Amino acid sequence: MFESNKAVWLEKAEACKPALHTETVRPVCGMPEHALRENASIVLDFGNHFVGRLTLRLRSEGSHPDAPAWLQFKFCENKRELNETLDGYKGWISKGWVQQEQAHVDVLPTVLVLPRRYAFRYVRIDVLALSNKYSLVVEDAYADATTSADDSLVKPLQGEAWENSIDRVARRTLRSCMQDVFEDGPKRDRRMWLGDLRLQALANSVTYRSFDLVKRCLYLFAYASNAEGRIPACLFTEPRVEGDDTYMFDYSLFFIPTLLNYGQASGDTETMRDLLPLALHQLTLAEERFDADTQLIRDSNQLGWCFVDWNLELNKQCSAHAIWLYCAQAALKMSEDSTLKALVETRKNAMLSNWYDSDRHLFVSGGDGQISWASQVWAVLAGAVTGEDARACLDAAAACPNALGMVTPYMMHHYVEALCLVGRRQQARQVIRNYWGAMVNSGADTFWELFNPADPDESPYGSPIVNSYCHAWSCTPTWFLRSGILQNKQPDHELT
Ligand code: RAM
Repeated sequence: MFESNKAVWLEKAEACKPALHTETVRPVCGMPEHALRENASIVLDFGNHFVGRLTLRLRSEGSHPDAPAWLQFKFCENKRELNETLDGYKGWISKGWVQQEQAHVDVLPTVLVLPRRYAFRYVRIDVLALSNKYSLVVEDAYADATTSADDSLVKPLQGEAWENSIDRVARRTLRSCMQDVFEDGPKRDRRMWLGDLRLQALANSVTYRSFDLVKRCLYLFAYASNAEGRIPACLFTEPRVEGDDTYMFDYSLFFIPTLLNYGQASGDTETMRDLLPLALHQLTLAEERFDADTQLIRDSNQLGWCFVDWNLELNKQCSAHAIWLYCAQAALKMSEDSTLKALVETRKNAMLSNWYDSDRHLFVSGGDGQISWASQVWAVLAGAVTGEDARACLDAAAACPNALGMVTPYMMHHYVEALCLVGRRQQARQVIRNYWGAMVNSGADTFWELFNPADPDESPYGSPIVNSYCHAWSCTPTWFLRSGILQNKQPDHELT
């Protein structure tokens, strides 16, 4: 499906490929003042988060080196990574992502260029071995840092001090993720995920306004759709553009609001028209998940069938149903369709009569009637409940100690958006201040993939060592702070 469009879609994507700006940066502190002996350890601090390649100029002091210099490097986005080790790693995603390297330097002096691109502020270098006949001098260390974001285009926010610092960190997060696509996190996946793209594009629309990059990413996803026209959850760009064979119910559907938001923010109605059939096709494909009698989405225990949040205990049925509603309503804003409109109403009602406990003002999800924050937030964003009922629903979640919590800034974004939608703007500000502010207070230069204030070791991957600390989906405070949504000045955006 859509096969005949693919070559042109790829061409359009490549035509929007951005130039990467490269900047040479040096440590602001940590450069050793003395030659290093075996077992020495140093930490170079580059003063902010960067994405780039490290070069070291090294020489020896003492006798002619009679053995290689054996060095270990740890590239760290967050100070906690400086002391983390892979010993006993039991996580379920590849430990290959951990930014640790070793190098043997046979000949000194030399210019050592580390082979990979890393995401870091700190670089820890351990001298694992020299010989006692020589020591090692680090003459220079620098990184060639890249981004496609242009900081000169963005004025600093003129808000309260806490707002300005959250905005600064949010923009830094977005900036580091803006390479030749919107990456999800430059430490780890280095690929583009649709859920992340949707939020990055929002943040971009009020900061760098690099609309060509959004356009490129939309076309890349279009190109990466599979033979039945299904948009993958993420895609690779190297060695060639290719969709991952991972499909998530919500991520495929999010192509719709991403396209809508892009069209609204950029005014590029041509791209919107071009990609609309593919966007609407995601709704057609989603039909397979609905029960024809109840008009409810069927639950699934297949891991990752729908993302929503990284809380592994989360039942996704209610959220998935609400996300369908949310995306279908975004589709209606781009194309009138009375059948779809009626279906949205039917499915809102189905959700209310089957999953809404109107006494407690709470939505339940799954066979066990799980109560989670995610279900309430998405029900509100979907417009399944509105006005007083919607406020009561969010209040009921807050008052329910057993409501399953949110663990990612991604899910927190949706909570803040839901608060804005129901007119709780002060509370929304407070959530941003408390949640993202807590990361800033812990020294964040960029916002993290996971943050559960109740559990600093939270990781869905089985170990925090693979967590990313510059993660696209956490950059949205800049959108909240700059778009006017917190002051209700936001024009009809993606809100229902
Ligand atoms: C992880 C990444 C990515 C996210 C997916 C669902 O692999 O953190 O950002 O979108 O999960």
